[in-house]
Amino acid sequence: MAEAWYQDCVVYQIYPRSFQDSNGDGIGDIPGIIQRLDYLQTLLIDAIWLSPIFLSPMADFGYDVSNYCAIDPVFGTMEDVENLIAEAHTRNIRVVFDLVLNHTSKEHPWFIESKQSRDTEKSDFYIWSDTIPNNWYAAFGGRAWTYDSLRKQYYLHSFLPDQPDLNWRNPKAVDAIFSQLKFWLDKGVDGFRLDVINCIIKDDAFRNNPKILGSRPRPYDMQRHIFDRNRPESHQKLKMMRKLIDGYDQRMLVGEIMVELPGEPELAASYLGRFQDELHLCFDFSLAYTRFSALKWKRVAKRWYEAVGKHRVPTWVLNNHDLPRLISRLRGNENKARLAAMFLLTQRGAIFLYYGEELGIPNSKVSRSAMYDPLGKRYWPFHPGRDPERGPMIWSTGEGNGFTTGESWLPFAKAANRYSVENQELEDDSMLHFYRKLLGLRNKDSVLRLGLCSFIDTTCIHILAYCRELDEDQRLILLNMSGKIQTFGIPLLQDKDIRCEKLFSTHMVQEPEMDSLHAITMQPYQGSIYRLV
Ligand code: TEU
Ligand code: CA
Repeated sequence: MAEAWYQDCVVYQIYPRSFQDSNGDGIGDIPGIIQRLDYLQTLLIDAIWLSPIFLSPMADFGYDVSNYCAIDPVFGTMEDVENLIAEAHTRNIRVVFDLVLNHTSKEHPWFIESKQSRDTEKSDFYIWSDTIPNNWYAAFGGRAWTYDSLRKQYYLHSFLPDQPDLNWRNPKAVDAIFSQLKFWLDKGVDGFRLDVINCIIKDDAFRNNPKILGSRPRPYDMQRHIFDRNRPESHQKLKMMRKLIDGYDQRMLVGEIMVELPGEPELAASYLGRFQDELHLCFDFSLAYTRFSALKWKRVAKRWYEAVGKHRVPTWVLNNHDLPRLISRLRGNENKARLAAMFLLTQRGAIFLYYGEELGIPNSKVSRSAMYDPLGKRYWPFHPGRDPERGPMIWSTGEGNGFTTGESWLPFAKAANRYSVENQELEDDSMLHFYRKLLGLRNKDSVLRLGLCSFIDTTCIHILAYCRELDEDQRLILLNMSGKIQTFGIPLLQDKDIRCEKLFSTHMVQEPEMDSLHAITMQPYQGSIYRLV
């Protein structure tokens, strides 16, 4: 059997509305993505993941699907999608689609039928109740139960009232959901990112969530989300889904596990299945939620590796369409962002990048009145909305920045020209070339992709140090996460007869920095990768 491609893949997430517009309406689309596949190929990524492109009223920009087997006209046609899959495959790029299976749009024919009456085929496709049965709140505001005047009952929605939750306890609904997956598997899609997949099964007795004392703008944050997710039966459903997908060759499931801050890596890992019989990959966001610090990042990464274990595959991610971009979380500090990228791309397992991350594009500024995101609209300024991290890709300088010939649906990041692919191609030390070098190094070095990782202590708390090891081949990675010059030693290694050969560094010119492992000097925010011989 061929090695599974996902175990050491780099996946590039595209937010289709913001990647490349091909028809001047200011909104990115599928033909636009096809035009940019050559660029993506230069990044040596293994796959692209597209945020939802299916028919949708766009109450939550595609995370509210009204037909899983139709393409929303704003993005293109079924033919465009077939072309995309074919064109990506000729470039050895796999295609991962985003499936939102916890809920549909309220305009999905299933829901329209379900609310019609209590005894049709689809009556129990959703979760209905005569009264509001518990204290659950919705992530996007208000109670999780909304009254439907046609059916004269309340339905459950974990997000917007426009997004009714499917009833995964109904085998007929599960069958119907699985046939949507089959449709895309038969079309040659290589995998799925499964939205909030740990939320699909709710407590069968609808018990109240425990309250959290205090006051917060979002009632949702005033309860612990115990009973509206993570029920034992969700593992059963994922095992069924895994069986289905294993009937096809080399397909992958990556799950978004919605957890409480600051992250629950063990819970996330549980969805990989004890016998690797659930998800192939799942996201743990602890790292993205953790302040940039050598000690903290080390603790978080160690815990994630331990939760996943040696035989399953960890996933690493710093950016996505729900989080302020890392460079903005770092207040624009590019040196820190480079070090973070070096950390990310020297971990074992699957790496997820978010479009524009490779350019260091920061968040766009979006005012409350121009905000589309329902979360931002409702909870501004407590939640500034997610539009800022969804700003358009910056391809070139000048009006529209190569993204559109029309008016972009969201504003570009401030001083957009300086982040453009066009400009960064020309500068040897640009963020783009930095990412390319790291991606190139990872691509040709199986130790960096697959080798086990062990963190090692140095005499300085600002240094994040770890070894990667595969078949006795070793790499040493040293990251100075402080803004000061640091001189330190590595007690564990210094007595051994080891030579370090530098493969790559953020500061290639500052040589020599290492006479022995007793005395290493690193520049502020320097990161280096060595081969140990
Ligand atoms: O996200 C679930 C989720 O955790 C976030 O929406 C979170 O509530 C929010 O970012 C608060 O900071 C997934 C999708 O990634 C998101 O885009 C969708 O809006 C959501 O599910 C509903 O489908
Ligand atoms: Ca368009």
